[in-house]
Amino acid sequence: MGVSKVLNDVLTRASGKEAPEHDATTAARPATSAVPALPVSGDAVADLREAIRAKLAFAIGKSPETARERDWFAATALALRDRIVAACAASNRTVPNKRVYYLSLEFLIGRLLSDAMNNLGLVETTRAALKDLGVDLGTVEGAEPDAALGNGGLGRLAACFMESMASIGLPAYGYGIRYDHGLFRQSFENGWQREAPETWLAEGNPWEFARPDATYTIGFGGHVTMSMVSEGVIRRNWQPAETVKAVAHDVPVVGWKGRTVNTLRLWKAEAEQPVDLAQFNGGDHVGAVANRMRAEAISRVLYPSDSTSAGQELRLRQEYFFTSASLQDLVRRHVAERGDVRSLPDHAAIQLNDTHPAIAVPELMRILLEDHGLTWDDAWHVTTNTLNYTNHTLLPEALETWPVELMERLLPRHMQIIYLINWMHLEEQAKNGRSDAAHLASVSLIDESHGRRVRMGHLAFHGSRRVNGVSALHTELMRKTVFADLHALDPDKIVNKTNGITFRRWFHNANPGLTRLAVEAVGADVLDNPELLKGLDALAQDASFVERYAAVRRGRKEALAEIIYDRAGVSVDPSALFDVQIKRIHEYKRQLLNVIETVALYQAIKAEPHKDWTPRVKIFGGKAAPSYTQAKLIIKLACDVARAVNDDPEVADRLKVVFLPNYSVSLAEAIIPAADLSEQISTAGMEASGTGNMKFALNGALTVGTLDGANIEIRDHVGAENIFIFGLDAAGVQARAAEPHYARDAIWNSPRLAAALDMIASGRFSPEEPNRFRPLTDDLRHRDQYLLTVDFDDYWRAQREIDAAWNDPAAWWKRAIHNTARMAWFSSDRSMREYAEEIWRVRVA
Ligand code: 26V
Repeated sequence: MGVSKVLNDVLTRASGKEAPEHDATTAARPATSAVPALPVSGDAVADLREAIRAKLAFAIGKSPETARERDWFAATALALRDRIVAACAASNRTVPNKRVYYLSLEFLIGRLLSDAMNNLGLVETTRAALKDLGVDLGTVEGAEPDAALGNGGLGRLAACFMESMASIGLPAYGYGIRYDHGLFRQSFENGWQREAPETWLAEGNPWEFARPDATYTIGFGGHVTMSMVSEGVIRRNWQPAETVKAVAHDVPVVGWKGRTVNTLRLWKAEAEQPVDLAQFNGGDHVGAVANRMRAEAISRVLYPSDSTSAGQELRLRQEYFFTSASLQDLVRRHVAERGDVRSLPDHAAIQLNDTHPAIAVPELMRILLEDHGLTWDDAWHVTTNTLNYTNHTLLPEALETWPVELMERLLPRHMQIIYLINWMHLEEQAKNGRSDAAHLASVSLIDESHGRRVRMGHLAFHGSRRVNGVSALHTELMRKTVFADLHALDPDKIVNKTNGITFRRWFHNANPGLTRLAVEAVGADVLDNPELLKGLDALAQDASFVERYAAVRRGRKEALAEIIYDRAGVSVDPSALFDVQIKRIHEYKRQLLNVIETVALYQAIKAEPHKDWTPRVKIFGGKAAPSYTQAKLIIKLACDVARAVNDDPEVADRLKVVFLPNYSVSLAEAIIPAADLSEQISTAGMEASGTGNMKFALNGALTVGTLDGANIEIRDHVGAENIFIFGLDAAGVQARAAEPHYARDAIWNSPRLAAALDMIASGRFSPEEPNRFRPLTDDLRHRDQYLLTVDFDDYWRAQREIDAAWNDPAAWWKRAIHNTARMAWFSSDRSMREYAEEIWRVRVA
């Protein structure tokens, strides 16, 4: 791939004018104008045009006259896929010395077309080719369904990491599950969340290659046999009662400038026998496929919870299914290339994305012991020098544990191996004089405190060479809390790797207007090296630059205003302050704090309707886990408050509230560049990192946030004067939570908070059901686990400071530009280089 061609392409695209093009139902794509500043090669356009035409005819079976938008998308994707394959053939000519394997139950990749075009340098070529065919690129982009194979931060991080690994030239495979149905589609019925299945595969997936030749057998249940392999050497062998096939489906991941093409390998579950013919012939047509349904259920749907483990058997089956298939695949590749499985740690680094693949510890041991005949010590050496584990949460309800009884039934051999690992681990403690019961109970892989359960975090920790947290604060809390005793045994094991985001998606693609400004200001090298954004600092008070920066934002706010009108039926003024909180709905993320502040502001406006209030639009988006009652009630409250406020003529345009349905990656790409204010208000110590916070700051939104997760590092980079920090820090939270009656006292001391809570509790927003929100207000008055009442007054203060800041545009834009200029460190390229060097020990070119 010619370097200058890619650059040319990005420069050209970035030179386009923002146009508010949006398909009301599917698209959330910013379009750039079709006026290229730099010429596009006529031959390349003609070649691609003919390739798209041929795909439409011969692969889709449509003519240009009958083709729907979705058909054009498929034809375009297939034509580009051919070019990716060509780049892939070039990048895979030699066997790399070491590969990274990223095991994740979630990959929240969203749409792939703009990523592929951008990284191949083919955006303008594609636009021109489609234009020749009478088709608009923005429309085609809008026809691609989001691949929502993840819940939130953890899944999106995996997608950013995959893109960054390909972009920095790190040979890597991602391994996950090819869910038929990704995260559910959210709609609102009178403000109540409703879930519907999402059907991203309904019309196939043009990006993937099915690889029936890469199929593995996955066992479940059964028993363990013993045989004497030689005098005194006993081999155990697992005899599963049930087997399922894992069939690989590969999605190519093309890096920046087509440099490297990596593979995201997603496993689909299939039955060994598609139908029981005898049963079918006997007339039991449904029973004949029951086994198949049971097998295929494994890759049917993504679990929609990202916090509380429901502890269901199917979830454990998913975890083992994809972990086993991935390990079998990578061990087979290693042995084919290198001959000896003992050298695995030299040529493979495996990253476990949270504990979901933690069963890799006993599974790799089992493969090495049973299939390759290694001794226990050799197998343990290989395992603990190949595996690494990333922790993404310390919330107790999200830490996975599985009942021993379930593990024994589903994975009897693994349970034996876990017992043996644990026995040796605890023996080691005794040898070191640490046999006191409290210590042993704390470091044991088995929790015996409420039934016997396997602690997957402890298992992953003990079986890994390195364990990392995802922000400085979170890593520190790992050392001090959940993993304190394990940490003391091996103080070098825990390292920090602060999260990052891929700038290709979240800056270049999502915000071409701002990217163009940056390129013009500091040069095109900024596309390769985001550190050059620093050069924008000097322009923060340059009137003409500020004007253009503000104009880009204005364009995106106008486009978002249209989306808001289309999807929520609310008309908003693009010159108001756009205040955005988009993320999964969870009590610790405190959307409720934001809603209560909204109610308090509403009361304040009502009390002084003639005061000069700063016009604000509060924008919410996010899904609640279907079984998370409290989170769903928070959505309902936000919707009910929105209705009351938006309908109140006295408030007029000074306050609007919108809850956008069906938040997704592509919606985020439309919202983030349009945000003025980014809400990152979790209870300090509870948000491991956050990554949305980084996307907003990079795009120039100012943050209102607590000293939590990566917010702290963002403050350190952008400067304390360019971020609005409020509330207790993690130590303060810990101290206050230990005080009795902290919520009652906080409410007593804050008339404003008390009045807002009273209004909600009185049924003012739910006259048809006055007690509707009592579960929320009662909880705050009596428990308030997330210290919302305690932080309320300082949050209010920060918001009023923000009102004032908004009224000084020059100062506001200066701060915004400093944010964009100073966020380079949060590139996931930086995260991946750190992992490569300190965890994976693999050289990056
Ligand atoms: C946990 C569980 C528990 C069992 C049921 C299904 C399920 C699914 C996902 C999870 C993991 C939740 C952890 C998580 O998503 N953490 C987020 O990770 C982001 C990336 O590191 C980070 O930015 C967020 O702060 C953190 O909440």
